[in-house]
Amino acid sequence: MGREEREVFQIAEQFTMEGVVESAAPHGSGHINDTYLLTCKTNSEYKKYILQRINHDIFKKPWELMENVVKVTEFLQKKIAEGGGDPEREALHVIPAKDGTSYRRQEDGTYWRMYGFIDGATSYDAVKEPKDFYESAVSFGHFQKLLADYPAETLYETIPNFHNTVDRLANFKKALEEDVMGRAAEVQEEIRFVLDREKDCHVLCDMLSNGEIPLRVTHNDTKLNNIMIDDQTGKGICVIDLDTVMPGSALYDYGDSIRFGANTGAEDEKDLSKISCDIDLFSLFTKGYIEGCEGSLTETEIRMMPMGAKLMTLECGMRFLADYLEGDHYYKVHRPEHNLDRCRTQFQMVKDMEEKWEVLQGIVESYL
Ligand code: ADP
Ligand code: GN1
Ligand code: MG
Repeated sequence: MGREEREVFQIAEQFTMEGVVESAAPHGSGHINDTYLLTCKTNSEYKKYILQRINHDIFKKPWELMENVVKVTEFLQKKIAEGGGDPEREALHVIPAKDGTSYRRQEDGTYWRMYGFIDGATSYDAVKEPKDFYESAVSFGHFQKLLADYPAETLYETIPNFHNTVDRLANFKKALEEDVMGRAAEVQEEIRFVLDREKDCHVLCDMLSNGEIPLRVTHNDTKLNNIMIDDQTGKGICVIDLDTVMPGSALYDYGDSIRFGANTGAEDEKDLSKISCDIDLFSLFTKGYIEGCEGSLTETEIRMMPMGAKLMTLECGMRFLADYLEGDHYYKVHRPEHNLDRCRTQFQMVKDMEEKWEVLQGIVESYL
């Protein structure tokens, strides 16, 4: 990231936060945006803010993205207040720029936005206590429920075909064909893993297009570290990282959470013997998500949960592998072969889910 603190101060000053910026430090472990934690001094206290550079290589139209974020956060704040919750802590707040806009483009072409900092809460990079994972499930399910009557047609598709696994497969094949880095020869096993599962890639897309499962407004990036867990109560307090809130399937949200949180190892673990699908965590998350959705999931959606988990994991592995083949320009990497390591954990997780398929299917069906 490495931007000068001075430069970050100068960008922060274009926004309407309270007080004077005292420090700005890189924050969090997201793969996409550059995130800074600002500490500002007011007359009586310190206030914290999140300042983010929006990755505009990935989000091609940051102005559309910010229009989505403003609309969705205002909608959520209103719903949370009506339900007797605390909209200050339970929803993100966009801090406007001094010119009244929701983001600022800098002379160097970068785009920046500011959020209120959710204090007294933590975003976890791994499941430490099973209870936290359960709470994240309830929160992501509840988030889905809160957005159930959001007018989906007013949302921009910030990344077109984001979870269209058929389209992801086509992009993967293109990366393979072009092989710009000359890396394909060394990853034949991983390539074969994807090609052997070509048919799977169509399952959810087909079910969405023939109406077997409904299109909903979904988050689409439900990693555990995209939820703030309250330090006092242990409850999932606020869903963050709303850049990909778009029409999608509840199975995308459910599946992406399982992909990341029910894995016994880290997303970039090198030792594949540490990677597997933890059955207890799978079961706990399934219970929490169904409860959080408060009866809104259809029977077919519940039956398809293992497939949602498998496809989100396969798709993610395929995306990491495509990025590796293309020269690591999408995800932030912190070492050579980082994307390849990430791809391998995803495929190992898929393999393990396939081996445990009947158990997974039995678990979800027990919640019908
Ligand atoms: P990315 O798209 O790069 O993942 P995120 O929006 O998820 O970016 O932010 C990265 C990290 O910054 C999060 O995982 C979380 O730890 C922290 N973060 C983001 N927004 C807030 C917020 N409003 N309050 C507290 N922490 C936040
Ligand atoms: C990215 O932004 P972050 O780090 O929460 C990615 C997700 C991937 C995830 C893999 C916009 O999520 O789709 O599943 O990395 N987000 C985007 O860890 O591509
Ligand atoms: Mg994130």
